[in-house]
Amino acid sequence: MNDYHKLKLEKLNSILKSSEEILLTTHPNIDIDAAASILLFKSIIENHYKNIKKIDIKVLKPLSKHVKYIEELSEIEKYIVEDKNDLKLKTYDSIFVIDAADLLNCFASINIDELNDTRIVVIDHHDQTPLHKLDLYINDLAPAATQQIYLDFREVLNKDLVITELQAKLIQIGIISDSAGLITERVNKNTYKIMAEFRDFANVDPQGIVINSYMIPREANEFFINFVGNLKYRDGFCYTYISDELAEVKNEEGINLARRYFTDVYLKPLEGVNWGFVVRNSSSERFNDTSKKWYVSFRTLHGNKDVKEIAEEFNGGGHTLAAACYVEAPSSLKAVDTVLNVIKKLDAR
Ligand SMILES: [Mn+2]
Repeated sequence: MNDYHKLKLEKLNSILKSSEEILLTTHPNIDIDAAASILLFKSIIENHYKNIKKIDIKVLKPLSKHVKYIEELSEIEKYIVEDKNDLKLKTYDSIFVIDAADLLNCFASINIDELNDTRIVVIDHHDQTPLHKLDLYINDLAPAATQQIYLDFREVLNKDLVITELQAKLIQIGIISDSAGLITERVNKNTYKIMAEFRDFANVDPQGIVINSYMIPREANEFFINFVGNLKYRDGFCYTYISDELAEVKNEEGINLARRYFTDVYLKPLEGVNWGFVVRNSSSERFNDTSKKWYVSFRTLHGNKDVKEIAEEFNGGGHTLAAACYVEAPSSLKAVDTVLNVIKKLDAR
């Protein structure tokens, strides 16, 4: 650990020691690591910072279905705020944003300037730059927010840190879920050390957590089956699209989950297929704008294809492994054709 990070952790400790009423929050679409890390943070400070009189958690809907599959995370449901007027952010000494880049990520429409007297701390692991000024920003690009939090408190509290069985489970659950079972690039030496440290003390079911992280909820089934039925292979890539009849069904969460499962899991285990794309109807608020009717998500394994380049042809964007764009077309199949033509054009250079 470098001196700069040590200074940050000293500041974290001093902010916690000088706070009486604090708020913890995270991004909406609360996923397994977000829920696990916020509950972990709350439970550690409850046990170790007796000066803090009030620890509130406030999170906006929706809660990802995947969180509901994991029993240890059920507490998070208590903290969902229905009405944005109930946030009362100004009343807190400090606000801790966990597993998100900034407060706007959690509550889009708030006025940050009104929070001059409130300290804002972000503890994140995403590669994303905060959009407003922070009092403290901690991010080592760990594979999961639970890993970041555990290692930070181990440093801050040292031998005083006592990890309970539930906390040890939360740490592992966040890591396993966000690293898809310890296989993503961010997984490091510390990740394996932590897993080894808690393996016998607090038993979790890694395979169950990974399967739950990718479980397709019932309401997404018909979309997923439609994507599978429409799957087409080409030379080195594959693609699928939503059928026009089904595109009329406005179930945004169902479509998103089916798309996510399809691109994350289904695109990858096919021999000879290194990249691909999925065409679906775009989200409801843009649905009436016909120029944004079809939304195309591209994914590739290990940079086998510059998918960003394709998306950019449609004024979309992304990065080397994942990109997206809108395509205007009278039907989903026509949108597919438009994309295929651009791919052909780019390949012919
Ligand atoms: Mn996370």
